[in-house]
Amino acid sequence: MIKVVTLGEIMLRLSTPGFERFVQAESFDAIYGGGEANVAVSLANYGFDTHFVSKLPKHEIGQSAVNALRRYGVNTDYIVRGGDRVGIYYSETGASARPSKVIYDRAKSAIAEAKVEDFDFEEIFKDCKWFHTSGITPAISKNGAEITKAAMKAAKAAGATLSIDLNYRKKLWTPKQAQSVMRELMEYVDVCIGNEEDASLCLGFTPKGLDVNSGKLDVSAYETIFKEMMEEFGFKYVVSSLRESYSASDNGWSAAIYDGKEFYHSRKYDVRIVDRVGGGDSFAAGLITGLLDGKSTKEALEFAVAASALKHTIKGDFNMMSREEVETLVGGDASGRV
Ligand code: KDG
Repeated sequence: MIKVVTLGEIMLRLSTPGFERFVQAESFDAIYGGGEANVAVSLANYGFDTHFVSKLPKHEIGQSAVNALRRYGVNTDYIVRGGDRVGIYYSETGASARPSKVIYDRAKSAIAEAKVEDFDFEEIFKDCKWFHTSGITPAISKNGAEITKAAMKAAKAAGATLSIDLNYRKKLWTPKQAQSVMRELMEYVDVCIGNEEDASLCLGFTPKGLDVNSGKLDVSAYETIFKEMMEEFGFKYVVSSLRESYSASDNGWSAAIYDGKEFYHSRKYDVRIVDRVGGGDSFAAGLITGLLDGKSTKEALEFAVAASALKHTIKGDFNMMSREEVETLVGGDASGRV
């Protein structure tokens, strides 16, 4: 079995029932989620020997977060137990022109307060083929940034392929802070995942010719910034899932990739959105799976975008689609309706 590792924070997600607003809710649905944990669940589901690295308190809520990962086959042996808090995020699901909302309550969580010495990276990355992390963990604290960098360095030394989802989070840091941390991490990255906003805010690439207010996607502008990013940082792949329009009524979903030779724009799906959270993570996991399976660049992209389109139909952070279900969509009806 191929060993893959992801590192990050898993949080308690408290969602208002249905489409209720925060101020209206009298109860919350409690589940667990977090960018890199969501990727781990998908990868475990696709049959990889998947390990999630983090720190969680020894108390029962920490245990419950561990159990949520185990339930889907993620190996939790590298989760260090200690610290005081499980991070929380509250979510309110929008509809039509009303956007979804997230409120974080994650300061001083166990992983935000963890130290590099808490983790035995040599052991963690032994025989590891792929390491995935994101721009969320470096944003949660100075310690989070140090842990991410140490992990990336160790993974590279161990011979793993590295992917990062830039995942800019405006509630966690400013573009200036993000760039000073994220640009430095890029030397370890093979596969850089991020949309135009991430590229601009985390790395300082201002996409020319991309006007998100026009309501229309200019794919050729992606080709230009992908090439610029690859030239500066030497990535093997630059890739992004793409919201085809920023209008509330268009749920077009596609993706683009540049592998140093060709630029591909995937098939477009018309998604029925049940829960957008984790859509990007399911995309990252799909891409990693496609590339680890030895698919061509284009095939890996199509697998990733189909996986991600399907995730939008599932409530919660985790994508619980099987490989077969994803392949069926890839090979199916050209209408692209999900
Ligand atoms: O990508 C999904 C994440 O945004 C969600 O799981 C919460 O990890 C989270 C974050 O930091 O926003």
